[in-house]
Amino acid sequence: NVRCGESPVEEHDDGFYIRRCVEIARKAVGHTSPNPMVGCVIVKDGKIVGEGFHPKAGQPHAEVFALRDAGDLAESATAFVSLEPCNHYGRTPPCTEALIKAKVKRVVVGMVDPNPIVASTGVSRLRDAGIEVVTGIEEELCRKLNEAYIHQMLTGNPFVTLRYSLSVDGGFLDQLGAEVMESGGYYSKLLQEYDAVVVSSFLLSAKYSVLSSKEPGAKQPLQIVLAKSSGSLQFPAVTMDTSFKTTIFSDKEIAVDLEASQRGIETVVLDRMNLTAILEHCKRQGLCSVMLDLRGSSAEFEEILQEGFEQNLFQKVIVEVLPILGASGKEAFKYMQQNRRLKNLTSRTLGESILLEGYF
Ligand code: AOF
Ligand code: ZN
Repeated sequence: NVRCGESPVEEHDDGFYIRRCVEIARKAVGHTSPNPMVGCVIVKDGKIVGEGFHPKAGQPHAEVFALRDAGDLAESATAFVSLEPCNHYGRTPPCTEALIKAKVKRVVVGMVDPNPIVASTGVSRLRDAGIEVVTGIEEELCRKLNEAYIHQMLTGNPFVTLRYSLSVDGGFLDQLGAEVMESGGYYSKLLQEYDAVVVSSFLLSAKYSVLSSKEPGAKQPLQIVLAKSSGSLQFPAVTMDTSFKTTIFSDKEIAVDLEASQRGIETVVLDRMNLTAILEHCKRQGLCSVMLDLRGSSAEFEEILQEGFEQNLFQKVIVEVLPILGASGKEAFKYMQQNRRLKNLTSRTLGESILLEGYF
């Protein structure tokens, strides 16, 4: 029943549009914390008539942008959203009201919002208004998109990832694979996904000093530097990128020269290196995700790794295996007491490296 000159409308299932929601939500990667990334697509008669994503906390939600984009065409249309529409007055008014006002007929939700002030009330509000609601479409994909947000909402703690490079004979390496720091490279992309990155002061020796994401418009994470008195941190010899903030955790007073303090480098003195104190600091700053990068790993990481494993403070691990044998000879996690198995493991090749990701 396609008339001459009219292109046929392609039939897609609900999953197709939710996958599109996730794709556009990711345009704001790194910019939405403490809010989640959310995408919304309005579909009418098999055609996308509006799209939107949440760009930043404090700004309107995905649904608002998508409804604006669709205009009057939203009436009787289906709205696809990767996260349950909110039903509360936060920094912005409830999306449920906007969807009801726009007279959409059906709402397809990727996953319900773990935020206790939303938690399924968005779905019930829409149903009460006579809108058909379907939930749990491409749920795994939607959960992965906001793994840090979900963890933080459910536990109140930041989502913590351990990242390190290994030689094929199982030693820690101080280097990354080729091109991973360049724009589009995995490390450059990874950096913009985290609110904070913890590194050893050894990493900041001249060779490894550049720790910024090269993605266009990237929001740089807070750089947290561990500086044990036995470490190698020297001011002003430390060359730090000025495009992002730095906090140095140290077990003794360190003299920060005027230039460093003008550049916004903060120092925190701890009795001993401990992860709990570092994570508390991140929490106070409203940071929801933290990556520990073990390159340059040394005595500076030993205590906090042990504490992290013992107290289950780690959620995710990312390991890059390089085609190198015995370069540094540093053995991995020597104090692990028992075998632990990772869940939801994925692996892929990255140039000459292999990248493994898994969850505790
Ligand atoms: C949605 N669509 O695009 C987002 C939602 O302070 P506010 O008003 O920005 O509200 C933040 C909360 O709203 C956040 O914690 C989460 O529960 C939800 N985020 N909801 O319907 C969106 N970003
Ligand atoms: Zn909303």
